[in-house]
Amino acid sequence: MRSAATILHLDLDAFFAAVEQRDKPSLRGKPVVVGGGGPRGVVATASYEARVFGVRSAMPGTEARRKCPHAAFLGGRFEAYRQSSQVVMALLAEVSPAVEPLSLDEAFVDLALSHWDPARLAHNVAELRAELTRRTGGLTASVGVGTSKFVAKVASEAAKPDGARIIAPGEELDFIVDLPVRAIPGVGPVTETRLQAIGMHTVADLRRSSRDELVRELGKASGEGLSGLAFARDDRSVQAEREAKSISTEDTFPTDIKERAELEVILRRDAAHVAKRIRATGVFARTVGIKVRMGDFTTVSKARSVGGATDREEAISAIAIDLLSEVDVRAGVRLLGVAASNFVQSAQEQLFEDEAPPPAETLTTSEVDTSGVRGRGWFPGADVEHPEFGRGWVWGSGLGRVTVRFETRDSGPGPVRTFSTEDPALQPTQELPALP
Ligand code: TTP
Ligand code: MG
Repeated sequence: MRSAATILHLDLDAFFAAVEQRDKPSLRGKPVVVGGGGPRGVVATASYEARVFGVRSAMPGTEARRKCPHAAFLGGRFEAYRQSSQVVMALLAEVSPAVEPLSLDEAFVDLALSHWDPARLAHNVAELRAELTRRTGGLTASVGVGTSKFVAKVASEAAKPDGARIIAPGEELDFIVDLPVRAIPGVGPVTETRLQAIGMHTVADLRRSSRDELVRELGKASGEGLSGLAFARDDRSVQAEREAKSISTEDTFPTDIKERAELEVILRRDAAHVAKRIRATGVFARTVGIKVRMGDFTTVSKARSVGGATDREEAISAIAIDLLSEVDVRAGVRLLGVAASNFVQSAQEQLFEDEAPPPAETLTTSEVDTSGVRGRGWFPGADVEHPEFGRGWVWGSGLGRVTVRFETRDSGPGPVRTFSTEDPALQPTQELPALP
């Protein structure tokens, strides 16, 4: 057990929705729901203004519309979320070399390795949150600090939204006593049901039971783990990510490409780019993959093991082109990318035939972006550009028309105009303005 509160947990508030409100001034202070478009889509997240009406993550979009019909329902803009996430993770890396990202909007930081003065912890946390808001152009984060990952995470949850909570050593037991068992790391729906069946609903209930009883009910590892966590005993360390998991490059095209030969030229160029970056990192990839997004936003990802390990452009492009041959491109490709992953430190491994992974094994995953897409580039929330009116976003579309609100992060609420979807002056755009 740590004797000092040195684990920090940070989680952005209503992340996707907050990015949308930042980039669309007319939606600030209003209910915003991201995701949940299409007949079977589910909500990715909702702004706190929409949560008041009961809208939650993972709720079917149809239910969210019933609960909050006046909310803005938007498709996701993942590049924008990734851009902000990178800014946040880079900021955390300035605090400590040990940062463990859990998702795009959440990370643990080991403060024992930071230059922060423990006597000024509250001040430093406040500074960190303010700096995050500055660098992201207006996002907010909640922060928890404690002697363990468990306590820090519960503390940031308790601080939400836009708050901070520091649990001093010795305060942990009181702080977690009323938590439902589900809030304990490792307790999923199955364990929760089992615990409830024996009358254990909160951390306090767990503390009253014996460790043997929990072991009998859940098995040795879970039972002992849980009995420790009930007393805030959690010595998990922050696992800093030291290496990239994959190196990739991808392009979105101004118009969909149907010619296979043209796509192959692009794959070769991408493979050269990826190979160069692999060599710069000094590793070798065992897996090569491609990502193909069609004009209707259907996305196919395919990956294959190299049958050894490589950093060579020819090997990567050969596999990428072969993988593309399995994809029907006649409907037109909107985005194409190449990725290398599964890195090892030496290419020698390919000498040991018996250790090589089975060759020519192809993994295919298909996903359909259901986030309210109604045709190329015109989903609600999508970025567009017009030579006369500037940048804006799709408010809605249908019957051959698209309605756009022209505003940006720095413009203040802007005017609305309607166009024909065939209007050549109106163009979807992927380019993101740099953050401040
Ligand atoms: P969360 O941190 O769980 O949620 P949040 O940031 O929207 O809201 P808060 O932290 O203030 O409670 O998830 C981060 C992002 O991940 C969220 O903005 C959208 C995405 N997400 C999904 O796409 N599907 C989901 O089921 C969940 C929970 C999140
Ligand atoms: Mg969050």
